Amino acid sequence: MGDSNIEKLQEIVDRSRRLVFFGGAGVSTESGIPDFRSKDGLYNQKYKFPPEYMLSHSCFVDRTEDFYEFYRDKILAYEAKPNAAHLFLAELEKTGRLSAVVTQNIDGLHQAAGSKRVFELHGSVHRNYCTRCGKFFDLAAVKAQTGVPHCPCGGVIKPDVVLYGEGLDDDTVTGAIKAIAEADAMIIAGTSLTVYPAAGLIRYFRGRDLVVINLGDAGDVPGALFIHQKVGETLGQIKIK
Ligand code: CNA
Repeated sequence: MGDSNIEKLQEIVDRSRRLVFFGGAGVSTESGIPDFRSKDGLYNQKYKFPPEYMLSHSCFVDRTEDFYEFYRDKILAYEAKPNAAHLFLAELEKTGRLSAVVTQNIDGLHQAAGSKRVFELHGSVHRNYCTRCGKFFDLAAVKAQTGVPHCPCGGVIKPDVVLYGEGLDDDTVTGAIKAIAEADAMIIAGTSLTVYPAAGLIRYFRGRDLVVINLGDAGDVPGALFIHQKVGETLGQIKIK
């Protein structure tokens, strides 16, 4: 990246008072979690069924064992730690100038870095609940079992993750829209902007400064400063003043 892009991003961060970060799977690839659509991503590996089906509500209901085999193997397998992007955002929030992180990720790495105001559009692997009695379980409880995890009541435990074919949580969407609509700057990073309705939320932005950080293609975002670099490496160079 030319230094000029870093300088422009630094200026945007410096003058912003209500910055919103809108992220996707590319925010966690530098933590070792593969995304879906990069060349090494999940969609370019071969499975019995396409990933959209393996992570669908139908698969969870009709083929619960297959669902959990894939989910344990491909979603829960990583002992990931926050990277420079997660840490930068947590530090910026402490200054009061980052109003929210809106993420499509389900890995909990923003909270692990210390971020407090995180709208998880697609839920989190860290929350799980019994489909029979509603009791909640953390990730450790799911990992402690093999195959399909069960509640002591006998019910099947389901991750509180939005599977394909399921709707997003209303309060989470409303909170994310409000934060985006009130933001004076927004950084969109590590997302292909292809998964709806999540990707559609960026249209609520009315602020001044829009930045896209993506290694590959992120569609057409009119008026954005486009930084074609790794998000962790990029945000790791930005100073919090
Ligand atoms: P995606 O469609 O896989 O797109 C990822 C994007 O990030 C691509 O455009 C890449 O070019 C880009 N990218 C990859 N690495 C970097 C990097 N280091 N720096 C900058 N850009 C990078 O993922 P989306 O988030 O757009 O799609 C939404 C899905 C993916 C959501 O439903 C997520 O739940 C799901 N997902 C989440 C995780 C996670 O929680 N970490 C992992 C894999 C998939």
